Amino acid sequence: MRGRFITFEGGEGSGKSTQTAALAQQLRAHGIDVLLTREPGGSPGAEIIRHVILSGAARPFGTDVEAILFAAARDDHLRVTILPALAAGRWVICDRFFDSTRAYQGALGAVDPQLIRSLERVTVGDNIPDLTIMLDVPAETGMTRAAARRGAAHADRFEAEDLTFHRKLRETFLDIARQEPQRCVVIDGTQPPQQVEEAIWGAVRDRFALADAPIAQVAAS
Ligand code: T5A
Repeated sequence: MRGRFITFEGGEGSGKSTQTAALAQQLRAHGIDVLLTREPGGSPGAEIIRHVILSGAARPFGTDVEAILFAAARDDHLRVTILPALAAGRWVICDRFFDSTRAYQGALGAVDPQLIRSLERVTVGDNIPDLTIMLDVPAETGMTRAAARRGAAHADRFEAEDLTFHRKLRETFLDIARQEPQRCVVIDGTQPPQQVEEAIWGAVRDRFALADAPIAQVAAS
């Protein structure tokens, strides 16, 4: 049986890395074979493209070219990593996917929505996530967390954009969730990590009709 495909989306510092790892652990405790991956990246070819984009090296070519590069990375990631895992019955948790292109490249303003849709059709096709968790935090909160975690290191290509951009980004993610309620669940990411984890687990458990307790607890009861 094909595995399930779960994506996490949200602005900078919204807690995606923290929560994708927590959900993978929770699912494994339920006996589910999980592949945890991320975008841009997740396959050797896509990791090279990640470096080109996030270093800012592609910025001079414009936002259309950046959108095309994200799509090229996604195409490789899907074909090399995600689709084989799903076909083998594994569950795939992906930190960012096509909603990030819609939001970031769309929110940067210059990319024609038709180009974004065409890129999605060619790269993603029918491989739509079964569930998308949108981690929602105010832009200021996310930027403060991302800066604290980064320390003395330089902000990457998109972290370096201004607060107006990051506010617009948040609204775009929330708009996507409003337009696709059957796929997307918005989770308040401002709560303490443990509470966010519990809210996500509730959404995943309900969507896929999973037992509440991990296998070890069920076996012991
Ligand atoms: N991008 C990506 C596009 O423009 N288009 C695309 O199509 C795609 C796929 C990727 C960049 O590429 C852009 C978007 C991004 O700018 P990245 O380095 O992969 O960049 O990083 P991000 O995905 O942006 O993720 P971040 O690393 O910024 O943050 P996360 O993963 O959301 O957050 P996380 O878990 O690392 O947490 C950040 C800090 O906050 C703390 C953590 O301990 C950590 O220190 N934290 C909390 N603190 C308080 N309360 C909570 N609930 C907390 N949860 C986490």
